Amino acid sequence: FIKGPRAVGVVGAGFNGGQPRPGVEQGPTELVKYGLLDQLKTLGWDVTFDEKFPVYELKGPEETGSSGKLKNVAYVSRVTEDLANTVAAFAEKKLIPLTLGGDHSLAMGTIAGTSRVYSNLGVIWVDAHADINTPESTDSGNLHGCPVSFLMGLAGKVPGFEWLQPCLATNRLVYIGLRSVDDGEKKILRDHKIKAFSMHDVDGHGIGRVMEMALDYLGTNAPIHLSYDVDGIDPTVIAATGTPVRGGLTFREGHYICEKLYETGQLVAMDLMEVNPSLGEVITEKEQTIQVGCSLVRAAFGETLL
Ligand code: EXY
Ligand code: MN
Ligand code: MN
Ligand code: MN
Repeated sequence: FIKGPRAVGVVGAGFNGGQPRPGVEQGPTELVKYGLLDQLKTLGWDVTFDEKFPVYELKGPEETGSSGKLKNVAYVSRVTEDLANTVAAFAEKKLIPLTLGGDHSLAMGTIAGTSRVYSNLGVIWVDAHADINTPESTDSGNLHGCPVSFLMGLAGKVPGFEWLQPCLATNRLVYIGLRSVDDGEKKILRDHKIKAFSMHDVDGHGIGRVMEMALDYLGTNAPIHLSYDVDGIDPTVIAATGTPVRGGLTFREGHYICEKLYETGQLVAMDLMEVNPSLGEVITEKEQTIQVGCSLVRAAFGETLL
């Protein structure tokens, strides 16, 4: 995979329709303004970037309709379908798609896209949350709490989402960092025996052993899509994000995940999601979140390996 051309296709996906807090659509703009693209170039990566840099706008009120409890169904569906095509096109050309979000509902698009290109794809999902609510189990109706169930086909047929067919088997995903999981989600995780390393497991085993177990589980030759919700990291490090939860990954644990995937050469795609620059209480928190976001991407692309 990564051992071939060192080429990355950066997708700016400024989008907030999967949750209620504005500002997350500015994540990609801030990450790029901070210099992420030049940082990747400095590391020797060939960077392809679509200059038009989409902030996905709402087309009209018809896109904000609900289906049952789910909100903004048409909006999220249109944007994620478009994103799936963009990501698949990069992956097809053997570029590593790096999608900068935007809220985590976008992973419906990114993972659907890479799964078209790589058979036997494995996903490592870093998050405080499991994002596996179904249309029935969700309390909030926010689609950023649901992408995993949609990808796995556990959501059933959702009107408006006809384009998204099940593309991720329940045994091809591993969670790391969970600490805020709804009761309905816990039942889904148990019923389908989905592999999950909570913060309790990270504390117990250490991040090194957790990554070893995660990679053993997915297969040490499998192509891996890293879907990184920055709220997986502790709010003392990552403050500017919509749903912070105390007791998260440390700065080093958060980086170790990225470094390990670079080192194994298994990384074929990365999402960096839920960076919300408007939510830093003080300017330094906003800056710190942008900085750590860039730092995580650099770690996944080889910076810290000696
Ligand atoms: N489980 C809650 C819900 O479904 O609304 C919270 C989800 C937060 C999701 C953030 C993006 O990871
Ligand atoms: Mn998430
Ligand atoms: Mn989250
Ligand atoms: Mn680092």
